Amino acid sequence: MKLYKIAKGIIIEFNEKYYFKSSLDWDNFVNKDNLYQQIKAEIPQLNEIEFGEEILTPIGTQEIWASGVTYMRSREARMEESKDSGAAVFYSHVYEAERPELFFKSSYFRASGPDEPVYIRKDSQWNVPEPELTLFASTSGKIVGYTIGNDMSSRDIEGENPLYLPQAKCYERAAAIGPCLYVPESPIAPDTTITMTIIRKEKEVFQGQISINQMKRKHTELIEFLFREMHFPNGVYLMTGTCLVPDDTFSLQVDDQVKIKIPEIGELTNTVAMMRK
Ligand code: DO4
Ligand code: MG
Repeated sequence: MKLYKIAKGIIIEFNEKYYFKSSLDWDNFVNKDNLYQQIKAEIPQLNEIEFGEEILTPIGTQEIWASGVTYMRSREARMEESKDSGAAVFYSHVYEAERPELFFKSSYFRASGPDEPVYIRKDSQWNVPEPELTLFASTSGKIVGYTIGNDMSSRDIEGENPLYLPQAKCYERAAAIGPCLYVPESPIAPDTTITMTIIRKEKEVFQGQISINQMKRKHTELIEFLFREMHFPNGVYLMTGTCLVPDDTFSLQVDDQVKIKIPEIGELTNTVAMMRK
């Protein structure tokens, strides 16, 4: 089952058919421990429709959080970019530690959705997208859905000093999620793949694919740490970390297109831009 947010309400995709729910209250609609069962039970009362609407960011007022260094590839890339600052050892430690790296990524109003721009910072020379499976957990901490996330990152700013992480990671349109909230009956399969393609002037400049079973940590473990000393009145999104890092000579440019595909969920496409004041 997939939920798409549109201007007039919510479109539910179920068994290759589309149903319209006139609710404008995304927060309330998705924040349920038995989300799949509740929506399935409601479908017989909904009208089937043709789907040709513009898709909005699948978010209400939820916060977007992110996990770091959950894959070996991310650990290696971070250790390399921070070697001159002396901080490389911290990435190695956090990969092994019991406590994961979790950080605040974006408010809903700062995030981008499908086909919207993602920004690179004007004060950074080394910017990359990070394609990440993104969990949606209800207020009680139950994982009830998934989406695709792009954790845009300024590698030179983070590499200079790890205390600059919030500036490397949290700025206008540094987070993109979409195209839908995927709500399966049971947890997403461990062999789920993530593919990222970057297109520049109609040419492919990066292509990579990984499987989420390469991740060091469990989804439930990340959510358990996130919920330890915080509550989320409308649920929360949590990006689960990246395993696809372009080589060190690569940096995004304005007008690059970033395409991230997770077959169960769909494809999230964003074009790179810079913020205008
Ligand atoms: O430690 C910095 C952030 C790591 C991250 O975003 C990732 O591993 O995906
Ligand atoms: Mg990341």
